[in-house]
Amino acid sequence: HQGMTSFRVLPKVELHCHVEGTMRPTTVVDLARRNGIALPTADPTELYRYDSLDGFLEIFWLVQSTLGTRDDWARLGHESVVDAASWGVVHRESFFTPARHLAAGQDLADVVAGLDEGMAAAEQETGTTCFLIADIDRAYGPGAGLALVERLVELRRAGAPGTERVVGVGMDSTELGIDPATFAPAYDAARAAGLRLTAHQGENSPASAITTCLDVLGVERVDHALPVLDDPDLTARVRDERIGLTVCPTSNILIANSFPRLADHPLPRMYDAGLLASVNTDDPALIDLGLDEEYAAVAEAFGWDWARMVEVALIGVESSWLDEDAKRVLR
Ligand code: ES4
Ligand code: ZN
Repeated sequence: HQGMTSFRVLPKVELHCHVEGTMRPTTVVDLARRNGIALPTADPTELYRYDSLDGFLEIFWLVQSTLGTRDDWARLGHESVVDAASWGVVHRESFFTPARHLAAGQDLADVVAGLDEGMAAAEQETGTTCFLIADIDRAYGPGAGLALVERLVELRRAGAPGTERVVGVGMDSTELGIDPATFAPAYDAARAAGLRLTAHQGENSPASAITTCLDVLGVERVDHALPVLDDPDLTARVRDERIGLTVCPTSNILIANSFPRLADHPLPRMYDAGLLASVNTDDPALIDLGLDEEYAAVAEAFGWDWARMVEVALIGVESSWLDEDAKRVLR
């Protein structure tokens, strides 16, 4: 039976992971104390409890609010890559979502330089590499999204520390009642600057919103994309254009409550349709699950053997934003 198989030694790429969602509960407690942020409990093991997407997002925002200084971001960056390496992640493309920090007066330059410093040290220690994706929080609106991209582009032009690690732009948070097309100015600015493009869509919105992300935003990947199979034309297009879908099976059960059990997840049907769906954790600390355990859960739920999970891992490599030489090493 595959349930007990450990996937630690299988080299894995993770394309859908929020750096704030990797924060160790002990680190949240420590940073909250240093920065004077009140927590609902001082017991680290009690911290990550939620029973809906809204309840989850409240905790996610609380975790974000503990990040007050450049050194805090550096510590998070370092610990996130060290932990990923311990789960057999050899390369990760990690979102960071600075909207509430920028609104509170932090400088994007400090966020990026801090994350880069911690990640660079962890890369040296572990050999695991990490890219950053600057993530637009939809809840702050299209204007804030464009401002984030413009500031990022300005910092890159100036050669500010760490900006070369930021390879792309994404968008997350609430989907309901928000037309992704309204974020086109931010995506146009990112594309013009040579940044790669992805967007969370279809965590809890219909297939038509995914089509809008392809048509209007020009994304190369879609994060979640759960209802993609509802639309045969969209399915064919995602297959033919080799759009990477970054799927987070356990997150969809625990955070969005989209399915009662992993066995009900559409991942096997995505593969049957020939889609490039990778397996990812979304928020490993918040769901208390490393990517090795996510692979084990998927293998168990669908009865997939080691060879099949190697194919899953290779889909992650193919839909990553590594260059051809780096991909060849991982194939
Ligand atoms: C997230 Cl919108 C959303 N859903 C699930 N996990 C997340 N982590 C950060 N944003
Ligand atoms: Zn996500």
